[in-house]
Amino acid sequence: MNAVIRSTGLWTPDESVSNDELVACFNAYVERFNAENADAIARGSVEAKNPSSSGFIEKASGIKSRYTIDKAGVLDVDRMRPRVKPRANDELALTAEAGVAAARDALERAGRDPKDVDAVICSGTSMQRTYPCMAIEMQDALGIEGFGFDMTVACSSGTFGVVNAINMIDTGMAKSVLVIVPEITTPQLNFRDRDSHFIFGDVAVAMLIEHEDVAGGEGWRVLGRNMMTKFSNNIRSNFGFLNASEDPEPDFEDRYFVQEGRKVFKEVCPMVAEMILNDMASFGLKPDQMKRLWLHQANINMNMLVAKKVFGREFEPDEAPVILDEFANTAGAGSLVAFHRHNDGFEAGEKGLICSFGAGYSAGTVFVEKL
Ligand code: CO8
Repeated sequence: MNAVIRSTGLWTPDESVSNDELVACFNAYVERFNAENADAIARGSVEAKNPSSSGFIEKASGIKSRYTIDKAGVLDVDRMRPRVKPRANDELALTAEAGVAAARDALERAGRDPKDVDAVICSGTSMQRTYPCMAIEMQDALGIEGFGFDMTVACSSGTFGVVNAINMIDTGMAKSVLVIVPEITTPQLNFRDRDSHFIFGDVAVAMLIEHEDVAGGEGWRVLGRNMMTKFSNNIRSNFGFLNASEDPEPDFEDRYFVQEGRKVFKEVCPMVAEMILNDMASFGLKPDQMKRLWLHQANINMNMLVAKKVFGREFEPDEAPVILDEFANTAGAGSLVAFHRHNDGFEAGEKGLICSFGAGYSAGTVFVEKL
């Protein structure tokens, strides 16, 4: 293949929330709910709510903290959701602003000018505006010519965006494509739901994919890529433009992120391990050639299981790096953020795999070799 991952860039909000801070707010909410509903709870007509715990969160998920666009709103027990200031028509959307910052970082690291880029793919799950198009907003803000488009495949948004960029380069349609994944996930999270209040964080990541002819021998050659999907609504959000006309108007609870976490865990891990091993075989690669796996970042125990199945042995932490402690789950951005943070120490010719998995279900693989 002739596509090269030339550089990556990252944006994070200034503020982060620790498990202890999040749990203190959640438990204050629970205490108040139980006190306000004491009679109904005693009668059995309302179920008492249970407290959350930092210990559970870290053990079950690997998450210690998460970035958020508005810590005060998340930790205000009367609100428990970040404040998002509406943007005027002539202002950049928040998601575009975050994506542009990550894109500028990627361009700067590669020493590239926006004029060098032919196309922008914006791929993610949390666009502030659905149209005209987040990618075109960012293309305009960055001063890139060519074209842009948005796409989403939930957890696999990042890798599917990268695969589309690789394909555009492989077919000669473009020489340089910027994939931008702005994931402002905390406004979609139900901070009053004990099962999921700790899961997500906000971030934006960008990846510059170039044709080898313009990459100047720098970066990571793409050795092979694949995408797979299999329908499941075990992870879903029923939010959408038709909601406003539905009768009765749906409860907002239904529009937040919802999952059957246990089922997801059980169904996705074997599916993705099998896909990785099959893909490796079809690209003529072997597990012992993989120096590092940059896996989707939803849950540390999922990553341990998938990596162990792929390597076929116990492995060192730097062979499958985890960023959940700092970032939590960042939806479609996770595996690209893991790659951005942990791609050091590679000699030319050493190989690795970027792999997303989750909602859809979906999984995407991108095998790379250091130039
Ligand atoms: N505090 C304390 N205890 C708790 C809490 C809590 N917060 N929550 C649950 N418990 C208790 C339960 O009550 C249960 O107690 P008991 O055994 O007495 O019944 C016990 O802990 C175990 O509960 P679970 O079985 O639910 O816990 P698990 O060990 O299975 O862990 C996880 C829960 C962490 C959710 C785990 O199942 C998991 O990670 N599953 C996979 C999740 C996953 O991969 N999801 C994909 C996410 S989707 C995505 O990446 C992108 C989506 C699209 C973007 C959306 C943007 C917002």
